[in-house]
Amino acid sequence: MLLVPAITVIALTGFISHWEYHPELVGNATIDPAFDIPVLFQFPQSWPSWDYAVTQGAHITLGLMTLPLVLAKLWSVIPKLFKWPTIRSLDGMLERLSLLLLVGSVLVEFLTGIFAIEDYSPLGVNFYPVHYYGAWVFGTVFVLHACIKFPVVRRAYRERGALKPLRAGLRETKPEPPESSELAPVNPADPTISRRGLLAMVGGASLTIFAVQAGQSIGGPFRRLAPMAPRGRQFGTGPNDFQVNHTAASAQITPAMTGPRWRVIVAGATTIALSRQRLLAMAQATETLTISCTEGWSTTQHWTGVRLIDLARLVGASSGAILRAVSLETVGPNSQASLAHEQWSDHRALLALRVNGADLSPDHGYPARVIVPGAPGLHNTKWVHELRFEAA
Ligand SMILES: Nc1nc2c(c(=O)[nH]1)N[C@H]1C(S)=C(S)[C@@H](COP(=O)(O)O)O[C@H]1N2
Ligand SMILES: [Mo]
Repeated sequence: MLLVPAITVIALTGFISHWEYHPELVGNATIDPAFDIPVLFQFPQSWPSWDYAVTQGAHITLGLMTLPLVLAKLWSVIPKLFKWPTIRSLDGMLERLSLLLLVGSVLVEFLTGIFAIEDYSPLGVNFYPVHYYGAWVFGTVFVLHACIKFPVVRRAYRERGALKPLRAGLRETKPEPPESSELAPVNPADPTISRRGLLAMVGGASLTIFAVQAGQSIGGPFRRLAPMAPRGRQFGTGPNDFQVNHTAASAQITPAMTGPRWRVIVAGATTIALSRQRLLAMAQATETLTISCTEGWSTTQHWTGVRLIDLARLVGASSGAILRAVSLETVGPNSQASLAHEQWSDHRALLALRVNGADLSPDHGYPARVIVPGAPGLHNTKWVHELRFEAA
């Protein structure tokens, strides 16, 4: 009863995240478009800048909370896991195969998800395609499994009701009669825990995960309530002290690259190179915008810089152009990102030079970074080197 809605929300928010990457734009696709479905939904640009923080926070938090439920579910069917396939019947074989895929893919989803949150990719496994195709495999087999088991589920609800089994304390707890299903033990020992006791244990584990995790998605002061959050809990008190996913050092950004000789190349109908002084001399705007990382954390800060739309006008960008932001960082998935026309022409979208009244720190993208409302965190390119307004 809990797993079906949880998995549904996790799947929907997962697909929303995939589409919020704007995979239809050049350079953004993380999945070969030939093996992908079309984008079915994207947030309207008029929604608040924390819309992606809500769906992605739900994806990560609910995903982690569901782990104890999945483990309990696997525990409850443990005899099945050790039953070896026999070649006696074809549908028996198919059922075994579907269970193998079901259990295998659910474990792959949780492992790759948890490793990704920790920014850890063992054996150089590329998280995105594994997690994405894993979701398709799991989703398909899960629906199949639910259909096959539907008669059993219906019979169980009819005979026992939804919540009635939870009323029994330990003394009234009876094992299932062996003839009721192939999972029931033939010679059970006395129960050591009631069904509601088991639910309390599993639910308690889920709620504990919520308590130590949700703060990182909500952000602000709540982050301090999330001791298990990756990237730490406290960042001191200065204007630049909020979480950093990848430091300047890890991206191999050196002070020489960002010193007085740094220029941002802005290209549209014309191409210009602007120094930080030139940018600071242009009209400055301050916006309160949320960075919401795909890994589940988010943070809202006050950013100051030049509106992207002003830069577009300066170089005569064509209407409907997409904006490709290229970083000084040359390797890796964060070295560039493409923004749709409605994203960069949003008047809140900035090439930020300052945050919370101070210059950007090297780790937050000095000399300049992109910051747009509602995009996944990784599209807010740091250490910007080029802004190219290109025909879509
Ligand atoms: N060039 C570059 N830009 C980048 C990244 C990066 O590694 N390199 N990380 C991205 C990711 S994954 C996120 S969530 C945000 C985080 O911004 P912050 O480190 O300032 O909090 O920056 C994005 N911009
Ligand atoms: Mo991120």
